[in-house]
Amino acid sequence: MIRSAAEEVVARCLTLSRLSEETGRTTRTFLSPPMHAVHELVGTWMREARLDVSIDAVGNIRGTRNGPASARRLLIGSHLDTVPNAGAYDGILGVVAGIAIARLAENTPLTVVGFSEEEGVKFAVPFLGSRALIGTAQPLLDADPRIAESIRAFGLDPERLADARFVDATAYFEIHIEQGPCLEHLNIPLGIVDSIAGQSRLNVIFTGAANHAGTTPMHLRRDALAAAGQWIHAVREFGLAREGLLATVGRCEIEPGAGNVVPGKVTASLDVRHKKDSVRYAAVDRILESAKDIGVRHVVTVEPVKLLDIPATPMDPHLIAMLSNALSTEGFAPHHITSGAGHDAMILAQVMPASMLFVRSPGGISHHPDEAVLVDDIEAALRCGKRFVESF
Ligand code: HGY
Ligand code: MN
Ligand code: MN
Repeated sequence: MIRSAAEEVVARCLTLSRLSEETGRTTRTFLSPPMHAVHELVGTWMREARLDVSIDAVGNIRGTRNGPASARRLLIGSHLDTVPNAGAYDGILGVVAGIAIARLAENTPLTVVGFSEEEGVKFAVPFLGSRALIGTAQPLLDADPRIAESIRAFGLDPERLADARFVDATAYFEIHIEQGPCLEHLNIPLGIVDSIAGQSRLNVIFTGAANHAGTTPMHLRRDALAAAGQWIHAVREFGLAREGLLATVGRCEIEPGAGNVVPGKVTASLDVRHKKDSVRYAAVDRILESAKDIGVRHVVTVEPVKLLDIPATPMDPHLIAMLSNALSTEGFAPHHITSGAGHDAMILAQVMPASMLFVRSPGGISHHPDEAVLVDDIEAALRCGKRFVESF
């Protein structure tokens, strides 16, 4: 039964991966049109698992099985949005596997949630779905009216945001692909997350002066892209030189963006991660100092804009022990692993004990169409997840 459930989980993830806002590749950003079809399918699967389905004001879809009022309620979930040109499993696996576990643990009171926005692709605001669930999303909508517009365009009501708050679960559990090479390197299918690295996300704006590419002498230019390019190289060198630090410039907007115009303005993203917050903060300061120094040399001003600062988040020790017990009982090594990727569990951990179970990523690849899972590993995750859920 669990084997066929595992095969069905993989097939369902692949089905959802075809619901995309782009032809020929998987891209599903916050409340984009294909999320309607995702809600349809996930809602059907939730009802098959005898869960009552609802969709909240930011498009999180929830399947709830009520139990005796006194019952301890578990929240199982992950996210349904994706990065551009994504794989089929980042986030989606945790929702689909959660529904499968709800079917397997058929008498356990629980709620399965599919968050509508974790990646932060559309508005550079990650974790919007889970922040709505814990009741901290309103400032995000106040700061950027486009979010409420997207909610209305999808057919939902941002005025109902407060109703999305749901904190009376006793614990949160998220199954997620590792998105890295560690479990594969150790040749084990599962890992118990002990903590999630903190992350800083910023925009760094380089402002020089646009001018004619054919008439502006090289030594008189204030070339924003030349400055940004030098800084981007420095960011990589900085990260390479520090153990455990991950520093990435993933997006670069160039204005005016014509080949025959000296670039006047560049907005570059900066993503810095480390499992120790003090190291991460010091690294961000140094990286921004280097941007300013490089700016002086190019007569370009540099303005950092903070988008996200989320602290390193330990998972709940009691839940880690329960998960370790479930894996050992099912015959799997209860290997502990730190997550470099951010997850909704970081948000839920602010209001309830949180736990994560990682599944091996063949090839260690993610945020890429080659993202994969092994059915055997999904079967292992369902076995251990069922045992963990029923131990509540
Ligand atoms: O970027 C991350 O850490 C995750 O994939 N949202
Ligand atoms: Mn992701
Ligand atoms: Mn994810």
